[in-house]
Amino acid sequence: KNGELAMPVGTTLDRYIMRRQNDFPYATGELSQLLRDIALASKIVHREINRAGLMDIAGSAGSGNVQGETQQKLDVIANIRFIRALKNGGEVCAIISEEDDDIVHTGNVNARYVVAIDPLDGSSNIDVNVSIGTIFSIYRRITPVGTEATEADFLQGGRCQIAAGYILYGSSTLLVLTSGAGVSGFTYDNSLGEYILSHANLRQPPVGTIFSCNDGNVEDYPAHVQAYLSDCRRRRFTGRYIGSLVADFHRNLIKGGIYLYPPTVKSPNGKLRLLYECYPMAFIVEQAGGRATNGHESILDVAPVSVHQRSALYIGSAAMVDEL
Ligand code: AHM
Ligand code: MG
Repeated sequence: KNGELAMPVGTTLDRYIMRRQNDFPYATGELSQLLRDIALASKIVHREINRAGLMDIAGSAGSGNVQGETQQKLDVIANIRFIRALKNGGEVCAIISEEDDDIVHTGNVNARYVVAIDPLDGSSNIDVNVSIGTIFSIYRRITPVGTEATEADFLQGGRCQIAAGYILYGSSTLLVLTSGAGVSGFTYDNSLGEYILSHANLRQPPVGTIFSCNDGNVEDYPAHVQAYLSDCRRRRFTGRYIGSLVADFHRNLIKGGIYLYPPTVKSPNGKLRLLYECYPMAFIVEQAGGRATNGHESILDVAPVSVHQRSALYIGSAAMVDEL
């Protein structure tokens, strides 16, 4: 269960998946194929994002998504790309996406996995050339193979995730992955069309000096959160907020820090979605030695009740989250 530690930097994602296959839960090769399908879709999305300015596909598409937020064209494109790759790959029977109200059935009723995904997170940053990301979470289905998947397959709880990860489309494109044996990061080499292991066995510094939240909402935050933030300022910590969860999380993972999205008047249950934003990030952070909580319990222990439910999120370096 320590494959991450043994793999040398420079290994391609394909080789890594091949070598790690026996460490994956169930080790049938299906999860490996599924991860390859996600990687492939992310390369296509990387390409779309990088030419967005030229192709005039950035900007608002004018249609709302499930949560009634403005949907950007690239969100729609990313959603189509990931769903198509997972359908064609054959290992996924159903998908929950931030962009779709209902469960997306792939038609692969014999497949053993379901995927919860935010195809393109950080929607306010899409058409202004700022980092955005994809977040995904994988479960083994609990309904019988050969039948149509149901909500129950997605509502197993965060601790039942088989694998989770994110892709950060930043100054370089990076895929960060866990299957429950540590965290690995792969940087995309555009010229080779390959993800290359660049961050073996990622560990989050237990203490940090970065705090990340939307300062405009501070008046809405619970008193203890306001007090914690005042303390961060008093100690001259660094405030950093991109407004893309993946990018803010990733910076704090590498440098040490805390990301907060408390309840606000506008979003009394928190803004972020439990299944495809909070759970996968919490799985990764715990695997990297950090913590994630909703303020009452560990995010991974929060019992899910609906597929698009929201949650407050406090995530990052262990000592900072504990102190908060
Ligand atoms: P989205 O799924 O509509 O992109 O919303 C999620 C994003 C996160 O990436 C980010 O951390 C947060 O919303 C920013 O919200 P706000 O603009 O309210 O600070
Ligand atoms: Mg999102």
